[in-house]
Amino acid sequence: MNCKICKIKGIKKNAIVNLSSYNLSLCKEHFIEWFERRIQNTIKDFHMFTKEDKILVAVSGGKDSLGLWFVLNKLGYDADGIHIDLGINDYSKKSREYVEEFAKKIGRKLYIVDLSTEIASISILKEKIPNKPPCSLCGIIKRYYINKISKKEGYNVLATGHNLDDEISVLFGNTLNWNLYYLSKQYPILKEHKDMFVRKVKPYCRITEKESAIYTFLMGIKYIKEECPLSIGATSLKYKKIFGDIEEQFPGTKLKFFNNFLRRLYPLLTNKISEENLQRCKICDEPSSLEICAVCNIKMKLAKL
Ligand code: Q46
Ligand code: ZN
Ligand code: ZN
Repeated sequence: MNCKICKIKGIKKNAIVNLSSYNLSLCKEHFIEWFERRIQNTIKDFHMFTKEDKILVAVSGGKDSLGLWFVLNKLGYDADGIHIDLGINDYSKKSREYVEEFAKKIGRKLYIVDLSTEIASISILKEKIPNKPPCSLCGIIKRYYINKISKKEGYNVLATGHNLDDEISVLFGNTLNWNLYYLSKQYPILKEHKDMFVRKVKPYCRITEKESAIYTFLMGIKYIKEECPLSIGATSLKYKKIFGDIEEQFPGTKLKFFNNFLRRLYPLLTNKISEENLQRCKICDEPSSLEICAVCNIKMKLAKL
């Protein structure tokens, strides 16, 4: 298989990747060029941010978030990082090490939130609050601290490394349940809300997991390869597998499913569901739909145990 772009230029060069959804085989140099252009176009198409914005990237230590942090800086954006140390045994220790090492390498500022000192590690929360799924607690807590630190440290944009496969599996789950509220929030950019929420963006939303892994590998970035141990058996992973099978038979389906949702269904949903109930938590002053926010509630529950 030869690189298609090289071929146009009259050069014969072996391709290192075949992007079946685009019917495109590319050599290393042209894959990197294609990938970075794709990210740049996504940022522009959705008006995510400009070079004047202060961006904070939520970095877990995995391929997507580290790759995203790298590429944003390479493209000239002003992007620092934030890492939440979840306190899930070795997995969290290793993840933190990868993130800290990477921050040093690219010379950007890194904020670390250690849950074991802020509230309690996810391992402890899993034991102490057994009636709530640990991933739901983890999601609530991560979102809370990332938004809080972004505002406190003067960032106006929060970027996450959610890729096309992540988006598709969530979209698929929300569609199966016809969960209009969640569907109405599933857009690559969520605008800032007063002084409560910073803008949230997903520049990798049109990049597959495979494309992201290749780019991170080619850039020589070291990342944690293990999945979070608590993700085993997660529905989202099963949906990813189903979509992987569909994609293999019908290349391009993932992208079509996502793009058509954005084009055809999403416009019908926006503005229908507003943030009417939003208020400030009486304890911590962070945004909440109830008098006391979910994180303060968890803290209160722990104090009673
Ligand atoms: S939610 Fe659940 Fe993830 Fe938190 S506990 Fe691990 S799998 S890290 S995105
Ligand atoms: Zn080429
Ligand atoms: Zn609170």
